[in-house]
Amino acid sequence: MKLARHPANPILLPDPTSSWETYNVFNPSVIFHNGLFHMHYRAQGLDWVSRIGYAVSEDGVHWNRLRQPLLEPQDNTDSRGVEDPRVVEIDGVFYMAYTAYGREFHGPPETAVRGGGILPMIARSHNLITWERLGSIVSGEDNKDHVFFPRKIAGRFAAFHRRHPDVWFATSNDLITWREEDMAPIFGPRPGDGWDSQKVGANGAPIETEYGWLMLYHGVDQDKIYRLGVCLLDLEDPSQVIRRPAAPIFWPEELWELRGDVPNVVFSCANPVVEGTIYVYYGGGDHVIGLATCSLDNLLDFALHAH
Ligand code: BMA
Repeated sequence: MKLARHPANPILLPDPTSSWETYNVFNPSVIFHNGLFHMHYRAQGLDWVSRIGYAVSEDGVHWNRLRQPLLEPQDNTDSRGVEDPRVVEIDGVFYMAYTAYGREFHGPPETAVRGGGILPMIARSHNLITWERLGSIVSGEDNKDHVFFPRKIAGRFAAFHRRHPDVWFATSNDLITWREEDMAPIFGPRPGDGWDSQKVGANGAPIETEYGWLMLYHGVDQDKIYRLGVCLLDLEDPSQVIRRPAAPIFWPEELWELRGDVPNVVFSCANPVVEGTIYVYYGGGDHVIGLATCSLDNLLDFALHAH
């Protein structure tokens, strides 16, 4: 099982005529809403600070982008950038999970990244364009790779986040207050030296099926190669892993995935399902945006039956 790259790849490139998306566009969110694909993507320009841009498309392949970014750093906690958006619609309201990368390190020491700090942020919108910041899922620790479930579970908002080194499941009454007693680890890096043995983290919003939640996730190996995999989680209690196939479903092969700003990276924040096809959008080499697809039936079959 391998996702199929779209022939038009890469589908979004940096724009040398822009000051804020000059160098890299990557790790986009994409949701399908009212017959259009809406993309929120991470961009880096002349100052190397990440901002979040917006583009819209009829076919999911050709994009019309807004000239200005939608979300920019605001204070010390995100002065190095707002990164890796993941948007969902829950009961008619849009919520964005994004990472704030700031100067302040939050700890513990083994999670230290690039000399700064990262927090798992939440923003809310009613039109996909203007976003209100609501705070973070946790504070006082470095944490990222969070994403909301597309519906409430047993009446509560639900999310993944990554408390190093594990992926965690968390629920909340109001999506603003996240209590420690409502969080549990789901899985961590797989023992051994395989493709997901060093780091793991959630991709886009999980996909609901009759057999459980299909969760696409990224894994990193000892050579720092980023690949994508899938697992199946219990519908009522997503902290329970039903299946975790050993093989990845996607990995760097094209020049623009093997090279780039960071080499050997395919990193996804979006897997919308449109008419039975999963559209996996991803950053290639932290530099450009690619699209790979598969049928939902095939991926579910793989998750259920592969070893
Ligand atoms: C991760 C995140 C992603 C990035 C990836 C590869 O830790 O920072 O945004 O795409 O590393 O550099």
